[in-house]
Amino acid sequence: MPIRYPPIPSSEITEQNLYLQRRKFIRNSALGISSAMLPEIGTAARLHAAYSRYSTTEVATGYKEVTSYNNYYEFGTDKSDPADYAPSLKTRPWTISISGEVNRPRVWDIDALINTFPLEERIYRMRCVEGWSMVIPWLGFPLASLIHQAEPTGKAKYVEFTTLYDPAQMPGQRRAVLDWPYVEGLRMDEAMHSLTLLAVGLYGETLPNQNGAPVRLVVPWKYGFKSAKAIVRIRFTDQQPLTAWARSVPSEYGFYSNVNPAVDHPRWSQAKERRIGEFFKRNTLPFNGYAEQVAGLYRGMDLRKYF
Ligand SMILES: Nc1nc2c(c(=O)[nH]1)N[C@H]1C(S)=C(S)[C@@H](COP(=O)(O)O)O[C@H]1N2
Ligand SMILES: [Mo]
Repeated sequence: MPIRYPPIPSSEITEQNLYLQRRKFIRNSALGISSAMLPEIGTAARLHAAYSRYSTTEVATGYKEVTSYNNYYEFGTDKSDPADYAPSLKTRPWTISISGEVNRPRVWDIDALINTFPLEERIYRMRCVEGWSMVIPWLGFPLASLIHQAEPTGKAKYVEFTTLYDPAQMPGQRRAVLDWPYVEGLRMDEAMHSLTLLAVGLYGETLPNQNGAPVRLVVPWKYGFKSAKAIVRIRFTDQQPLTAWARSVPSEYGFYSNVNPAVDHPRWSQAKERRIGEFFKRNTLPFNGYAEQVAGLYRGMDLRKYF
């Protein structure tokens, strides 16, 4: 089944969507392939209401930039390293274990996962803690769907996400840049929020390895490092997970890491950002522009203390 792009009703075709559509068409014809030949996500029929109310109408960052300017320390610390070295990562077979405080622990095969939960397109703003941002058309499903399926127990207060640990395939893991594997975490209500996605694609296609294939987290109101790539384990706990970044530099990377222009990183301001592809900086918005949807999760919390 070919992937239609953009998979939207014609009534919603805007200039931006036409731009995306044209771009996809051009790229595929340049490569001499049809989308029917693209691997793995043969599930376009299940694409639901794309350009949903969750999507930003801002212009998406170009496919080239989205897939060649990446942070993925398992493959090196240069922005170009993931595009250079991640493509050889073996993403099949791949399993994701669901464990901890759930009534239905299980091991999901990645393709079973992709075929079970309807995929949606969501165009999200993404803000890296380093001060750059992108707009990315993700393809994924709400993490909440998977959580419901797992039936968390009353003790489940947090969710921990672990990236593959395989130094043979991930050269960056042979260096002590972080205490591997990469671990991230969310509070249960953050994990259940309708904006929180498990992404398996972008720009209507299978997720490129450098962007976290076969499955990665996407939490658009938090700094990018919360959105762990190449996930192999999702564990429900009653304790706040010790994340890889908080473990290595606790003074700089808190558990919450909500995008907040009013709280500087200890070594730089977070007030502005450079949208990749643009020249002038933009003001960074509280919760990366998603305050209306998520500020309520943190009502009454001191966001300087819980950074
Ligand atoms: N496993 C893993 N996940 C990761 C990272 C990483 O180094 N390893 N980098 C994070 C950071 S800092 C950012 S900004 C985003 C970048 O995602 P992108 O390359 O798809 O834009 O991935 C996040 N997820
Ligand atoms: Mo980042």
